[in-house]
Formats: sequence, structure tokens, C-alpha cells
Amino acid sequence: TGFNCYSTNAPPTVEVAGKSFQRDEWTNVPPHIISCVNRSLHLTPSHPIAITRALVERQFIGPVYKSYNNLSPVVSVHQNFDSLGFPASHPGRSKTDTYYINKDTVLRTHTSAHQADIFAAGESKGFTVAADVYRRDAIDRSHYPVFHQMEGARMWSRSEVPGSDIAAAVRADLEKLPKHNLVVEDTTSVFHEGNPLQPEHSAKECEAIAAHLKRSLEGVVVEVFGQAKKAAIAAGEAKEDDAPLAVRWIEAYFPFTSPSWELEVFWQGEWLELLGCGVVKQSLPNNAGVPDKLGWAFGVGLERVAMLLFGIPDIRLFWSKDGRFLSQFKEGQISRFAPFSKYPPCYKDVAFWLKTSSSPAGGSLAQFHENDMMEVVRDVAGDLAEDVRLVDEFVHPKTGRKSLCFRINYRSLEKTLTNDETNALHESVRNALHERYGVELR
Ligand code: FA5
Ligand code: MG
Repeated sequence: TGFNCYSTNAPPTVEVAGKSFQRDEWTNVPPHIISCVNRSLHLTPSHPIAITRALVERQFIGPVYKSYNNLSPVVSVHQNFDSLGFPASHPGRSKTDTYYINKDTVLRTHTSAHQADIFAAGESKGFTVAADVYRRDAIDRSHYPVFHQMEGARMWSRSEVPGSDIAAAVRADLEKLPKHNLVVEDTTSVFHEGNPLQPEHSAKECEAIAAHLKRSLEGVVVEVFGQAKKAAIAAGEAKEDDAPLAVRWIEAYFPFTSPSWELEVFWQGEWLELLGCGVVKQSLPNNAGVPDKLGWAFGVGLERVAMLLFGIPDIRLFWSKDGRFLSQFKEGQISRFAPFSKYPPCYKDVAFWLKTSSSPAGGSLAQFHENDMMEVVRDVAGDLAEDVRLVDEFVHPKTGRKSLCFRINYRSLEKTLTNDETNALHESVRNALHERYGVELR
């Protein structure tokens, strides 16, 4: 099956986006992920991710916002984590969650990785950044290891507003935003526990910034889902008098905003998280040499929005090179996706004992993370895996060994897989699990 990044005779360097990086014990970025770098779906005009990007971006156009859509996904650990105040122990930093090129360099896990640099560049009052982001994560219809985010931020300078009165200036800008009549459930308090008002801000300033933030993002939702509804009506999937979209704010936590929120919409029977946001932690503009600036930031998942807009049922479709998918979309147009026939799924289970190594404390240490399973499946089966779920887990009462059983659902978006093909894929997954993680197959 050719070269993979786990082989012991891997070359000393890894090539990403035309550059060469020294490998080290942190390197965990596999070839199938590297091959997604520079697909630039968000910049391919007739692709649904680009159409969605343009639609959201349009809500922030004008003299205030500058857009950045071409920033490299290769960033430093400092940019992705340290500059944003992630504590050393934050789980997001671990190799099980993040693709490391080497110990100092990662594929960005979010567009927030660019906040500090843009604040330091300092010339704009606001910005948007649309980009591909990378995470080791679950495999299912709404999660993919590469997806797209749009970051946005709006800042005000104390030295530039009349009387240095930030609260009044922000309230004045709030009045200029379009009003809407969407009913948004909001039981959050502006200052909540664990994520409080910052000492550098007055309560009035923070409340004004929060109101401007929420109104701006609600405006995006109204615009985007207004368009989604029109397309659904045109396709006979919805009616004019259907119940309005249910939207709610919930309290959240991010290391780089305080207070913070998430915005959710009710979709296909459950609450779906669209974005995270909050009042920018003052350490960011302070460290960027612009301490008189303060404001808000958000990060929205573009696939989540695009799935709702176009009625796309599976996140893998965005990566399809199949003409039956790509030919359905046109620049600037929101239309409903017409599924080509759905091919049959095939479930296969794999059960194995984890390798154990005695720890000094006497217990045993299992060297296997659920995301390792996801990685092996993605590496071997690629987009032929629709979802992977842990279906059983137990510890042997006598030996203390741990056993896991995963169920893999194989299904191609493009054709019917034969039994032989599925069996061969599954056999390769089993072998790879044994080779890479030393597990004992059952
Ligand atoms: C962040 O990434 C923060 N950087 C957002 C932010 C920016 C907060 C600025 C405050 C200020 P989070 O991990 O929740 O947050 O991801 C943001 C959005 O990306 C989610 O709401 C969701 O829409 C989308 N998202 C997250 N993980 C995935 C995934 N695996 N597949 C597809 N979309 C995802
Ligand atoms: Mg989140």
C-alpha cells in the first residue's frame, strides 16, 4: 500500500504545501491529510463551501472589515495555542487531537490561530479569515478531519472614539446594524462564572460589545437561513408558513474570550452548534502592541452552515470530485442538493485487546486513543468509511486487559462496494491496527 508516515524508515523530512519540515517524535500528520492541504474548497467559486464563505463574508463587507482568505494552514504552536492563552495542559494541544508537523509546527486547528498576527498588523477595525482547519476527530456525517472556519473580529480603539467612551461608540454602531425579528432564545448572562468580565473592561463596555456581537451574528443567521428557506421552498421541501428557525445562545468557554457564547440552531431534531464567540481577551491586543483596542471575535464552521443551506446530508460530499456532486452548484446561488442514489452500507466490527505496559504505579497503561482508531480507518479506507463507533468496551476481571470493539460502516458515496472490496478494506484496517498499535485482534 506504499509509504505511510508510521513506517520506521520514513524519510527525515515531511513535505507540506511545498515546504520541507524536519520530522521529530511529534510528527503525526499522515499523507491523506497532507493531500487535502491546498484543495482550497473555500476559494473554488462554484463549490458549496466557497458559496457559503462568500455569503457569510458579505455580511461583514465594507470599510470596517478586511478579509483574509489565503493564509497558510501551517502555523506555529505559538500561533495556534500560546498566543491565545491556551494553558500548557489544554487537551487540544495533545497529539491525539492535533496534527503536528513537528514539535513547533502544526496544521492550524482553528482560524483563531491568526488573531494575534492580524491584531499586530493593526491597520483594520475588523477582519474575517476563511480557511481550512485540521483536527483529529470522530468519523461521522458531521465531522471530518479537515473542515473550514470563518473567523471574524470587530475592534474599537479607546483613543479613536469621542471622549474615549467605548460603550457609547459601540451602542451607536449597534444602532446602525439592521434590525431583525428573529426570536432568539437567550437565557445567558453577560457575566458568567468561570468566564467573567475582564478587569480591563467596564461592565457597560462589555455589555455593549456583547450586544453588538450578538446582533451581528443573529443578522448572519437571518440572512443565511432566509436564503436556505427560499431554496427549500423552490424545491418543494418547505412552505412559506413553516415554523421559524429555532436559534439559541448558550454560555461557553474559550481561553481567548471572556465572556464567551455559542450559537445553536435546531436542525434535524437536535441542537447543532454553529459557532463560538466572545469578548476578546485583552491580553491579545495588549501583546500585539495595540492595548487601546477592545472588541469581539467569533469562529463559525462553514460545513455546518453549508449542510443546512444546501441540504447536504454527509460532510464527506464536500471533498467529492464526482461530477454528479460538483455540477449541481453555481457561484452565488443557493440551491438544494439532489442526492444521487444512495448506495448500500456495510457494517463490520473489529474487536481487539489493547497492548498494556506496566506503569510505575503498578497499574496498566493503555496506549490507544479513540482518535487513533479514526486515523487508521481514514488512512486505510479514506472516504469509504461513513462512520466509526465504539460499540463495546470492557476490562478483563482477572488480567486487567482492556478490550474495545468498534463498528465501521463502509459506504461509498459514488458506487456500490462489492463484498470482496469491503472485506479487503476491513482486513487492511485490522492489519494496520495490529502493526501500528500492537493490539491483539480477537
Ligand atoms: C473554535 O474553534 C474557536 N476558535 C471559535 C472561536 C473564535 C471562539 C473566536 C471565540 C472567538 P470550536 O472548536 O467550537 O471553536 O469550533 C467552532 C465551530 O467549528 C463549531 O461551532 C462547529 O461549527 C465547527 N466545527 C468544530 N469541529 C468540527 C468538525 N470536526 N467538523 C466540522 N465542523 C466542526
Ligand atoms: Mg465548540
